[in-house]
Amino acid sequence: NLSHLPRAHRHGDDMPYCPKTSPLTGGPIHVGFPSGLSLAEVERKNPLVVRGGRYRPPDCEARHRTAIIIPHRHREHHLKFLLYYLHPFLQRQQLSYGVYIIHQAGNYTFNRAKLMNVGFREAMREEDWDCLFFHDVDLIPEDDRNMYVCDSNPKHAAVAMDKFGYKLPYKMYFGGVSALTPLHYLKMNGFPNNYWGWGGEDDDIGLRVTLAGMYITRPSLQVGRYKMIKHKLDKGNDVNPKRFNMLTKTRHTWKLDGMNTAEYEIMSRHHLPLYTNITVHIGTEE
Ligand code: UD2
Ligand code: MN
Repeated sequence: NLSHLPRAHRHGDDMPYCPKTSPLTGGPIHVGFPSGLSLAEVERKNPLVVRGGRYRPPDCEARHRTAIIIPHRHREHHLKFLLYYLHPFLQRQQLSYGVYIIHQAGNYTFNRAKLMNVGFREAMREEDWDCLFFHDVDLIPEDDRNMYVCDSNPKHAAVAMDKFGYKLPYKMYFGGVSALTPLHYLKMNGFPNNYWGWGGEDDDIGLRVTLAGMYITRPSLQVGRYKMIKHKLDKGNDVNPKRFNMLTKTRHTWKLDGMNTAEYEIMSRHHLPLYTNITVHIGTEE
């Protein structure tokens, strides 16, 4: 009998499942960027988030276990705002979740998609997540009904961003934020490892979905809304001039390059108060 323990300590035995629709979510979120915000403040505002950026609803057993995978380098000011909005947002959705920052070591050209492969493997090593959200660091969700759970097919969540006038820029667009189950991810052999620099990798990932016999699902334009924190192209992430040529070959290469060939070296893994930081050497273009 565990009734002498506070409810939060009784996970796993007698807690009821959370309701199918969370009573805590609202609709549109007003996203502003308060000046002087610190990570300490974000920590203070999220007392139930534990080491590594993990959370479970205190009073019910979550129906979903979602890992957020964020590729990162030199965007600490964006990360702070993302965490400020994302933690309360995920808690209102009554999810069991964890936040992973995949930090590319060194100054060599950035590789967003390969960092996602690292995030997938390293997050799954820690816990049996049933959904992974692959998430740009600079995109803030603007509607509580944009549920961070997976569908029966890969889901593209960032359908309406301010930078594209809150419309989908083109039909096959798959950038920004997407959600896949581990099975989806493995079925499409993860993401490509060979897109260095800006662009193309999101279209390659979109193509992989179809090539693997799946299709893209999306929330509505009202719900899949995001604000992108304004920025310029980063140093070390020049536009990849090979991207169009590479995309003509995806249907021949997707099985040969991806999760099955991702090689990297983990430098460190820190379970910080608001996220798990994994710093990784992913090598260079050969
Ligand atoms: C678009 C897509 C993005 C990706 C990219 C092309 C949107 C909203 N997003 O983003 O998903 O397909 O084009 O590669 O349209 N990052 C760092 N440090 C760097 C460089 C990149 O942390 O030095 C990370 C960060 O999470 C960032 C993401 O990579 O949000 C994408 O890079 P971006 O924001 O510079 O590219 P953007 O906004 O054109
Ligand atoms: Mn961006």
